[in-house]
Amino acid sequence: MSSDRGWLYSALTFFLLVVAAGFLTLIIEFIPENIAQASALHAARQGNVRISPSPILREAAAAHPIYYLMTVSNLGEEADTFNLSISGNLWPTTVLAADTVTKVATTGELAAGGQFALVVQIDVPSNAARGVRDTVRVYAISATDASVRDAAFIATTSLGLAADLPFSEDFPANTLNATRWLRNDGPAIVNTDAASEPSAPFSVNFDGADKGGDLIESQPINLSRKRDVILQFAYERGGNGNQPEPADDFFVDYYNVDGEWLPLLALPGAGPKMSNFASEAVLLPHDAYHSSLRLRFRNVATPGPFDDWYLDNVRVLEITPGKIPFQSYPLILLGIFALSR
Ligand SMILES: [Ca+2]
Ligand SMILES: [Ca+2]
Ligand SMILES: [Ca+2]
Repeated sequence: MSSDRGWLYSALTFFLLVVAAGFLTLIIEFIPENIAQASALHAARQGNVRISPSPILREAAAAHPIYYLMTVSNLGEEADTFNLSISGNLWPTTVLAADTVTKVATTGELAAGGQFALVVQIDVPSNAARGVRDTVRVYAISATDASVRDAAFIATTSLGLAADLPFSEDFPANTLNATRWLRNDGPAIVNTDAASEPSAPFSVNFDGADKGGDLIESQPINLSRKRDVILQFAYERGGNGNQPEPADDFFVDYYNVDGEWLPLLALPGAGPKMSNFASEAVLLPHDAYHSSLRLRFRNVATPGPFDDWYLDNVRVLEITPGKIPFQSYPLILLGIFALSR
């Protein structure tokens, strides 16, 4: 009775299986190639624009804007226009032209090989506590083909509030002020071991314990819209401690507007052991004038309680150009002015 129909079902099932297998073969044979070709083409097209640098990781003072200088490059063989956009940020973020004033949403037409400079302004909120981080992606997307795109990644970490000028630190207690000094590796120790501190009884003692050198880093100091600012400090090599030898040097670095730590000055360990503090003053270089200037004092020493340096009376001050601001250091400052003007 049902054997005819059973045969029909079997034949139909077999036929469908053959058709399905055929399709499967087609898919296996052709689709991967097409996908590979398409994705290669896609990747090639995607690569036609670059926004750089990326990634950027920077630390910045709260309650101030920070500016990231970036470039969009048309790497394609045709002229193209790229739309500029951002995503993922919590802090106010604005894309500006290179003048840092005009808002921009497009590069305008860029010739093949052409470049467009832009500035990403991020306003670090005043309540962004030290260590809080915000990230943003900045996109350049072709106006004619949205698959032609690139993104740059920016991460900004708050340093907390900046100090305003004048910055004045006498190290009045036996611990470092945690608001003013964000980092202490080694560690450096505030003690009374120096001879004749200019602001007695304490100064900061750098030596080889425990790590073969100590390092302290200041909070950000706001130098935006400033000029003619000097760093002044008092130091003593050896003092009542252990005398440094050649190469047991003392260094001062600064954090510049591009987020780099650069050397400001070095004092040689090779000099004589001192029983009084000497003063040093240096005019800050042009790339130090931003809202997040930081200073770093450090030494290199034989590991252990050796090669002592003492630091006291750190000042960051605005001066009047052309005048000799401190009677005690006219020769040093005259030398600095002669070199830098
Ligand atoms: Ca002191
Ligand atoms: Ca130490
Ligand atoms: Ca030594």
